[in-house]
Order: sequence, then C-alpha cells, then structure tokens
Amino acid sequence: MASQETYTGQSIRVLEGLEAVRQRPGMYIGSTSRKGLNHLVFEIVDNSVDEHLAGYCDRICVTLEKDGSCTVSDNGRGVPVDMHEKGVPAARLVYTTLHAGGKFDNDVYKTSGGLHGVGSSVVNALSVWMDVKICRGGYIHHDHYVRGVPDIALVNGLLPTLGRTKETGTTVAFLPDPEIFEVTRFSATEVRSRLHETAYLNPGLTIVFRDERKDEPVEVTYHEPEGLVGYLREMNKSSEHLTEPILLEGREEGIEVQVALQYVNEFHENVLGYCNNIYNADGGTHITGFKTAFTQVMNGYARELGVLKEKDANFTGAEIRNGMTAVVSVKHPDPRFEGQTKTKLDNPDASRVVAKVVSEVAPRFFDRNIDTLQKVLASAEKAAKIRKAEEKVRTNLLTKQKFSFDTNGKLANCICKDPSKCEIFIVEGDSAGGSAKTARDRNTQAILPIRGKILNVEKASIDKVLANAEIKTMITAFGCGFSEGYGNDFDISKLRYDKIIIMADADVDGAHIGTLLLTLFYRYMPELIGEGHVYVAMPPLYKVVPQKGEGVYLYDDKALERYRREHKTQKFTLQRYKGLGEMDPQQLWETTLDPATRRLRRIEIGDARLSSDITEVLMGTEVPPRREFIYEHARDAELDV
Ligand code: 0RA
Repeated sequence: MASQETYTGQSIRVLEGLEAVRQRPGMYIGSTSRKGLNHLVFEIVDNSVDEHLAGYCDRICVTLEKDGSCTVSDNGRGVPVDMHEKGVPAARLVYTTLHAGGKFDNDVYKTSGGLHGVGSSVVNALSVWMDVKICRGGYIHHDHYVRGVPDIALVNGLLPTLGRTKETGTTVAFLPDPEIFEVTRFSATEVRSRLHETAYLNPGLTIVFRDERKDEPVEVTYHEPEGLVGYLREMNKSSEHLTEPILLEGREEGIEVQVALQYVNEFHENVLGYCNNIYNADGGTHITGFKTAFTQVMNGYARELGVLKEKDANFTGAEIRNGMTAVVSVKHPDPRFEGQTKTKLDNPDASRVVAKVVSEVAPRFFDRNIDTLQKVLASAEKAAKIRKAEEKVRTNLLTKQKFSFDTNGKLANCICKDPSKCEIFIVEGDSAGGSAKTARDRNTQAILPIRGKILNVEKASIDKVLANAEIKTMITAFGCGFSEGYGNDFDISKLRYDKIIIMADADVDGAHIGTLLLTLFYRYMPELIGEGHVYVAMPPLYKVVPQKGEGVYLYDDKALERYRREHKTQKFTLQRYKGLGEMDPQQLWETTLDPATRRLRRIEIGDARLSSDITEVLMGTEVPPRREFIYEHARDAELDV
C-alpha cells in the first residue's frame, strides 16, 4: 500500500514527472527499440562510474538476470539516505525526480550532460519495478518502486533497513516495462562491448559482467590497467602496426586530456572522441583541437627534417593522419553538446586545452623517438603522393559519369527511373548474371554482374580502388559518388536505387565476395548502409519436392532437418543448389528476385568501436518475404517493407 506522503506536493510532482517520461520515452532515452532498452543499463552504470570518477568506487557488477531484470551494484559510498525536503529521503528523490542533481551532485566530472545521464529516475519510470539497496552508515537501506512510484512505507520519514553491514555501496535492480519497450531482452553483446569500453577509459575500475539468462551462466571481468593504450591495441589487433601506441597526457584549466595514437599500415584514419567517458560519435571541439595541433607539430618536423622542401606545401591534416588510429579523451567539469543528438562536444575551451597539451607533449615524445617520427612522416608522404594520383582518377571518373550509365560495362538497367521503386542486384559471375537478366522484372530491377573476386579495399590505396573496373562500374551505376579521407563527393540524394542487393552463392566464396563488397560500401559509401539501402540476398540451399503437393525451398540445414522431422512418412526428392548459376531463370526469380517470396538480409552498422573486424561491425536483420510480412503485420498499417 502507498503510504501517506503519496499525497503530498512532492509526490504529485513526482507523478507528473514520471507521466511525462512514460508518455514520451524517446525524448529521454532516444528510442524504445533494443537500443533504448540497453540504454537503461548504461544509464544506471554511468552513475556508478561517476562515483568511480569521484574517487570512491573501484568495482561495478552488472548482471542480466534470468527474470529479464538487470542488477547493477557498486562499492562506492552509497547514495545518501538522510531526510530531505518534506520528509523524503535523499535517495528516494534521486530515483523519483527528473534531473535530481544540484544538491546531490557527485563531484567534478559527471557523465551527465550528454544524451546519457538523464538519470536513474527515467529508468525507474520505464521499469515494471525497481529495487534499491544502499549500504551506508552501517545499515542496508531499502527502497522499491512500481513503474516509478514508491511502494514501500517510510519509517519516521526514512527508508526501512534490511539489517546491518560494514560495507558501503549501491545496488539497483530493475525490470524494463514491456508496455514501453518493443523488445525487453537486453543485448549481451552491446552491454559487454560498452562495459569493456568503459573499462578501457577508466583503468582503475574493474567491471564484472554476468549473464544468468542462459543455462550456462557467463561471467567476464573487464579490467584494463593499460587504459587507452590497451584500447588502441585491441582496436588494431588485426592490423599491421607501423608504430607502438603513443600516449599524450596533460591537464589545464581543470580539464584532463588523454590522447592515445598509433599508426597502422592502412589507408584510413580512425579518430574517436570521448568526453567524461561518453563517446562523441560526431567528434567536436576536443577532436578539432587535437587535429589542428598535431598537424602543426608534424608539419614543423617535416620542414625541420627536410621531408618538406621550402617550395612544398604543408601536408594536409588528412595526410598526416593517414593510417592513424587515435582516441582523444577529455574529462570536463561542464560539458556542453551541440545539436539534437548531443553527440558532438561544443566547449571551446576543450579545443584550446587539447591543442595546448598536444603541442607541448607531442614534441617531447617525438624528439626522443625519431624512428617513430620518421614512420609517421613517411605515412604522410605516401598519402600525399596517392592524393595527387587520385585527383587524376577522380577527374576521369567525374567526366565519365556524365555519359549515360547504360552504356557503362554490363549493367542491365531497369526501365523505371523512380529511385524509390528501383533495385539493383550485384551478381557474382557471368552465368548467374545472365539468368538474373532473363528472370528479373525489368521494369524495376537492374542487374550488374561482376566477375570473380573484387579488390580488398582495406589493403589497397585509394588510387587502386578507384582504378578497379568493377568498383568504377558500381560507383557510376549507383550515381552518388564516393567519400574518403581527402574529400567527400558522396551525395545520397542522387542514389538511383532504393535497394542495393548483393547476390552471391551461399558458400565460403560467396561470403567472401559479400564481405569485400560490404567493406567497399562501408569505407567509401557508408551512408548507403547507414540509411538502410544495402541488402544481401539469401538464396535457398535446397528444394524439396514431395510426391504429392508443391515444392518448397529451404534456406539452411536446420530447415532441412525440421522438414525431415515433420514429413517423416512422406517421400520427396531433394535438390541441393550448389550455386546461383545452377538455377534456371524461373527458380532464380522465385527464390531470390521476387519480392513476394525472396529473403533478404538488411545490413546495419553495429558498434564499430570495439570491433577490429569489419564483418563484426556489419550486422544484418532478416527481411522476410513480402507476402508473409504483410500477413504477419496485417493490422499494423504503418509498417512498410
Ligand atoms: C551523491 C553523494 C554521495 C554519493 C553519491 C551521490 C552516489 C551516487 C551513486 C549512484 C550510484 N552509485 C552511487 N554512489 C554514490 C556521497 C556523499 C557522501 O558520502 O558524502
């Protein structure tokens, strides 16, 4: 039963606040999809990380429980439980009031201020129940909430206690509300990767992750005493290193700066920005400060060492960063973010301070490590050469693009010119390409056959990439150009097809070709994937034809097993497809081209930060055949294929 104070002014404010959160959850946690759901975990964990940053907590445990709830505990000081305004304990205010802060502010660097850190009260409002145990002052204090509303009676205005303890710390458990979220199963992969990242950013912290949902529970401990340097090692573990990781550190104007960087033998840069442990997907002032200062320092060295002659222009920033992986992490007492998504740091002092630290500390390192310096300058020189070669190719390509792309290569284009209705199939091999051209709906489906393996763009320089015939044909056919480190000519509004569908055999070679194509898109046309235009066709492995009745296509071995189990008494013939080339046009139409029966996998970009392998970054969700889909969602008019 709710106790008397449910009816006080404080409680009414709480109810209004919770109502607002439940009415518009997206405003507080971004979305109610799996992403928003996982966000709840980080929201609670971030509070414990704040306690670590304040200097009082070195261990956090996160458990995904069997009943679908999540428990986060830390060994910090424990949230204060003393009586606060109008007889409400401080802890209860923290968990029920939006933006509780100010008086409870937990020291200098708060993770809050970004999209994150909206507070535990938001998690509480979006949970069926939340349970809080606080070990502090010799007692275990207890509070419990249902959909954000306390349902435990206070004792003389204080939280009831569950017994005595010598420990201190806070344990919060919550069960996400299925009335709010589209899915309620946390993603272990996403939670783990974020916890691991947090461990890299906080070398003094140990984070234990447990997943109790499986028959065999999982337990992993994340502790990364090497910090950012370890983070770089992990990110670059499958690349050829040109230098060891370099750490540049300093503190100015109350802002702590850490930059770790390493060069690998590849042709792209990867610079990540963090402010108060929060990843800034769109970078911001800390990144700008780093880039400006580093470019200046390196150009200075290049002139000093005669790598650049008097008549030469400076290296561009992108050239200096050719092959660089870097993490720029700042701890700022008052972070501000730009724009709606709050993924871009906006504080001008962050730029100034990072630049100052880098221009002071980097020379101290490179003066003593000339070998490393020379490697970096050699990488910039190589990039500059390539840029000049690439400028030529780019001009060629742009002039070629003016011609009708119908005449280009072997593209069999579709008749319809409305991009929203058009699809292009990239088909491996000439014979499958031929069948596909016959089988397709030529009104809306274009076929582009490509021969054999395409170039691995991870291992090739941009001039090689752009000189490759297959790649040129694709860029021309899509119509939107490409982007890379030195310039951005990509314009997604010019895309000529709504769906780009990779069609390769369901075998190892096919998978390899798929990976190469996806890598190409990811590096040079990432928006194609980001905006959901890239798909992989999933051709069947088998066709079974029973003696009576219609034939069915089966897409994997599991499906075949199931079919065998369910049709034990029936006789049927089994046809195994070795490749797309073996199908006649009719079969190809039914299995891979016809929107009503085919299966596609839409490619998405997952969390790229902790995956060194592109195939780990690119994930897919299955798009079922249109017929089934419409049937399944018959009542859900908003959903579109
Ligand atoms: C404000 C003051 C104090 C602790 C905390 C907040 C605190 C909050 C959280 C959230 C999760 N774990 C936490 N641990 C601590 C301490 C005030 C004091 O003891 O003087």
